[in-house]
Amino acid sequence: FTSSHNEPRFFPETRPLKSHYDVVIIGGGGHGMACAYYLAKEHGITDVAVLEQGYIGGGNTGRNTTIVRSNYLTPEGVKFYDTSLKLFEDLSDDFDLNIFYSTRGHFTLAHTDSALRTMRWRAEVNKHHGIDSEVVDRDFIAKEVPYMDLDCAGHNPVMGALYHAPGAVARHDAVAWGYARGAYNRGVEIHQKTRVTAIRTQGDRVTGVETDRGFVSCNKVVSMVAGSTPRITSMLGLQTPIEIYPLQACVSEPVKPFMDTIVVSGSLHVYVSQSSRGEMVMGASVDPSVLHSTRSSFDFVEGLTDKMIDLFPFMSRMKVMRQWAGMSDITPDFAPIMGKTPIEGFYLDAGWGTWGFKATPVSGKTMAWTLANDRNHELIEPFRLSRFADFDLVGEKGAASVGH
Ligand code: PYC
Repeated sequence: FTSSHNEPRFFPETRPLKSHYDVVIIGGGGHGMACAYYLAKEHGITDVAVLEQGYIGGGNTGRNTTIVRSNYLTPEGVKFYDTSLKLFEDLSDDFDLNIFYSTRGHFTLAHTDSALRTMRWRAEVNKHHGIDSEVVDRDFIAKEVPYMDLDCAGHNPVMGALYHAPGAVARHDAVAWGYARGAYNRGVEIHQKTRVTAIRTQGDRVTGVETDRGFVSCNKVVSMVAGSTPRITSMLGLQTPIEIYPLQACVSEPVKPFMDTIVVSGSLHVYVSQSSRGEMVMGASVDPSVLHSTRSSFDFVEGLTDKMIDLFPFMSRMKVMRQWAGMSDITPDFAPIMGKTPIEGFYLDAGWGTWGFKATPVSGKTMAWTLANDRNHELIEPFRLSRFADFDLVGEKGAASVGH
């Protein structure tokens, strides 16, 4: 395959859909592509079609603020995200493609006694599981982030922070493309602009999917679609407690590199890092009401920049260049829903809320294992759908970067 300039194409033209695949993956974002990659690479399962209604990485993969960290609150979350972070560190070599993985150090600022208490709690859980995470004081923060106003313009002075040295950022598109190319080169088919319209079952077993390009039969279907999860699960009458809230973000015009850390304030509901292109990548908490939409608003930029300028007064002279939104699929305990479902052959990877990007490698790896072995991988067993009926929740809200 060559482009009009006679260079090899990254991805080939779309082929016709086959009538049958062993596995159909719904969703061509980072998670779907990672699952396809590990199915092929680690389990030799290559009769796989990834069906994507838009384009590769065009959903939440291309809309997040690219933060990678493992400083979670629950032991289950810490183990899971630490595995992900370690996989991220090797991805550029694995793909032979630069994902611009950049370890920055991650500060979660505490502006109140109660926030500081949660930071201590997280630091202790983290350390217990071997994660580099500690509570630091104002002097430490002032040395590492000298351009930040720790007094916050007198509104909410910073008292301390949770500091997580391995916290990183990465080029999100490259993660999806790297997984997609690796999967494609091993025989996986990727079908963009292919929308799943129904899922067929016989008894309580999946038999295939209807698409806007025709019917495809298959043995296994996995849904990895983030904000479109309720649309897919409703095709099977499967109930989950997921609700969809928009999460907005924006970038400034590019400026020379000055910020080599990631700064988050859960109390002010803001987070910021500088991308390898020089833009300040910024976001806030989710929108206040349930909405299945990726529209972005002036209210969001106004609220965000108001807080941001308290922390970084010089930013008042910077221009916002682009803004957008993704759709976050949020669960009551802020942990994902992963693994087998009551429908044989149907698997779910959902409920990523505001932290799906950092889970991309570990989700792909553990979901591929789960599909290959038809039982939940041990790292995802705590995230099974039945935990809501069993009252066995994994309360991860305290590890959210921003309030919800
Ligand atoms: O969980 O690190 C995070 C995050 C950053 C932005 C939204 N969520």
